[in-house]
Amino acid sequence: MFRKLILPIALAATVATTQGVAQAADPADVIEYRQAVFQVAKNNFGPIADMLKGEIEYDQATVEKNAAVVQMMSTLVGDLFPEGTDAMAGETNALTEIWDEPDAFADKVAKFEETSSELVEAADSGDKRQLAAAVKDVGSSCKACHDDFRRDD
Ligand code: ASC
Repeated sequence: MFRKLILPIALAATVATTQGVAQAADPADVIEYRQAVFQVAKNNFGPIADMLKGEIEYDQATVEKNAAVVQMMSTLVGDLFPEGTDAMAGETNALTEIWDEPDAFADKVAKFEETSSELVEAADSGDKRQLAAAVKDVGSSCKACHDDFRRDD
């Protein structure tokens, strides 16, 4: 009897973790987690833009690594806004339009994922013009979503 229970429990635990923090956690924890994801994205994207502007020294390995992290973060975003994680649940600039207009929001998230994939390709190419174009596109995807779905600071 006991042994028969072990496998389902182990499987359930695996499913819970692979579904990710967003589904498993308290709404306030999800808000904190998603803010951390965006912080990581920003802190990896920023230096690439700064290198292109000549504000810090260009470093190919850093560009590749940072682009990969931005792309990885972009793949998480779609899971970071479950129902019930609006401003009623905690400190967030997420607007209710996210849940009122899910298709429009999903389009913006998809755009972030697409442009982030372009960023990885551009980073790996080592071509600074291609990289500059990709940085611009990623930045536009950030801004487009913030314009519609994020409260101004
Ligand atoms: C960034 C950052 C954003 C976007 C946005 C682009 O580096 O943190 O939110 O770019 O400002 O318009």
